Amino acid sequence: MIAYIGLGSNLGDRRATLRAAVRRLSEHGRIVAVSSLYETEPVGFRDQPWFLNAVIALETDLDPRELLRTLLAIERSFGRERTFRNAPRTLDLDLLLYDGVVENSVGLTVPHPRLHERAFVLVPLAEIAPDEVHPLLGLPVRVLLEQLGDRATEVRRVDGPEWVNGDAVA
Ligand code: PH2
Ligand code: MG
Ligand code: MG
Repeated sequence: MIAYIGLGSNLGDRRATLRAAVRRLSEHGRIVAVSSLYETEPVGFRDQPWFLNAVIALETDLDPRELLRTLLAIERSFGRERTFRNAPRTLDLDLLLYDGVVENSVGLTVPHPRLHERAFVLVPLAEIAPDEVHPLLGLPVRVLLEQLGDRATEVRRVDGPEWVNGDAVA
């Protein structure tokens, strides 16, 4: 199964954290694609440092719930503290898409409910999976990105996919 995972960090050594997180993710499957690295304007709670964001595709045997549990455990191991919603974080790992799975239950919502509203997700996701169809909206990622139009917040590409150092990539 292919899962698309969004990575974000806006505290500490953001790039080193994201790189180490990708290495950890590679222990749970095979990383089949990595987006460029983007520096992005904070969305939601605005008064916080800019983020680094990226998206990876992970081929994994874990089911969505097991994968989510793994993502939360990796976040915690990087010192993520949950204080308030959209608070600054050392590491955020979001399950964006998992094949065509649609699930909305306690603790697990796929596709990610805000994925289609966020340039910091759609820009890197469209880079590695432009034709992937959102199973609820029935539209490919490339079209979701186009639909953002001038609601898109700022994202700046700061490095190509080699930001992971090749360590973990299949
Ligand atoms: N994550 C949020 C809220 N706002 N803004 C940017 N630019 N990048 C993020 O990863 C991000 C955010 C909640 O997880
Ligand atoms: Mg998030
Ligand atoms: Mg999250």
